[in-house]
Amino acid sequence: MKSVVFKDRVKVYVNAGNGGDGCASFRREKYVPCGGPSGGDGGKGGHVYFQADKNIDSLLDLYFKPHQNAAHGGKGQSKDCHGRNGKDLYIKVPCGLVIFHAETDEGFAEILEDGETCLVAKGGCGGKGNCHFVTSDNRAPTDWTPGEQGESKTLCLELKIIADVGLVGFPNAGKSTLLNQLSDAHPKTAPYPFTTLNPVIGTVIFDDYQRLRVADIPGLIDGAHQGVGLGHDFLRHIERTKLLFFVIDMAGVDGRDPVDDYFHLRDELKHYKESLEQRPFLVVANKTDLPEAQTHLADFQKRTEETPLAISADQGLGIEKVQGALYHHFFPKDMTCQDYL
Ligand SMILES: Nc1nc2c(ncn2[C@@H]2O[C@H](COP(=O)(O)OP(=O)(O)OP(=O)(O)O)[C@@H](O)[C@H]2O)c(=O)[nH]1
Ligand SMILES: [Mg+2]
Repeated sequence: MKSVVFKDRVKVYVNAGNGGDGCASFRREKYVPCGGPSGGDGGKGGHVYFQADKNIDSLLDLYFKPHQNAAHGGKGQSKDCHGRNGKDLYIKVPCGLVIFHAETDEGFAEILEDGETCLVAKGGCGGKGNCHFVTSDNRAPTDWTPGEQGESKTLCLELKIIADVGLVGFPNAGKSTLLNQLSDAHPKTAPYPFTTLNPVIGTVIFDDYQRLRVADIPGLIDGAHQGVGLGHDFLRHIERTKLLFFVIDMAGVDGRDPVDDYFHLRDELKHYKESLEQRPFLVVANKTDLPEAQTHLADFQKRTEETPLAISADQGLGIEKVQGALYHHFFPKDMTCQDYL
């Protein structure tokens, strides 16, 4: 059986609670003749809210439980007792959630910040008890109104992870190895392509306790926009980043030309979204511990006119240059990027 460990797109059915019916009853008490109507109102139905929680990073829970129902309101009772209000339902969702109406594909809302809540389905109001219908010529009404129906919606949820930096590269370029070195995350690394199948977020913590979130995503290959490899759909997870790292296997271990890799990566980003291709970026030349990397590096600089940060993620060489460049980009002081090259 295929195990599901990550879900970034789900369809959910949310049902808010119905309002409780109003009640028709009359006060009957010893020594109180003609006590009058005493039917209470129904309680309101519970609302359904989405609430962003930074400790949740996937829509897996909703994938396994797509039907979410808030409680109905209780019926009104005699002796003017109001029905119990239905409890609101708060569904925890990851930050960076985009919500669409399933039928029309129309945008409904976006939830970005931790703790942010969004009302997605309104509970129905409670019905009125018979005490509301007393008039001068009808002192003993038996009328009451039913509770209102709660809203029901079918929504499509799409997660666009919120990170500051996105790692983009061909499979096996060393993206996950770099994230292991930079952050507290421990994505799996292995010498075969497509080791990373789902985005992984790592937090880089600097000496002055500043923090940045770095997203490692699956490898991109030439033709990804036509569905080759894992396609390019997962690029939406770096849409919200402010800086991209093009991680290039400078030793060409898999027999590709690093310059071609670089141009293909840029091309794939452009096919996905023009704005992503124009995002600020840095080129990281990885695997420079291998002898072939030096010749490739010189050729790369000449042909692309880029000055990559030369590192070996596996050996931990040059990691401080990457950290410095990151720090400089996000928390600029009086330094230039060249200081880190
Ligand atoms: N020699 C050398 N090998 C490296 C270096 N960085 C990563 N590797 C190796 O390259 C292989 C692939 O590394 P990963 O970090 O899994 O590559 P990835 O880019 O995350 O690959 P996918 O998840 O498949 O996209 C692993 O066997 C690493 O040990 C490096 O600097 N030097
Ligand atoms: Mg990986």
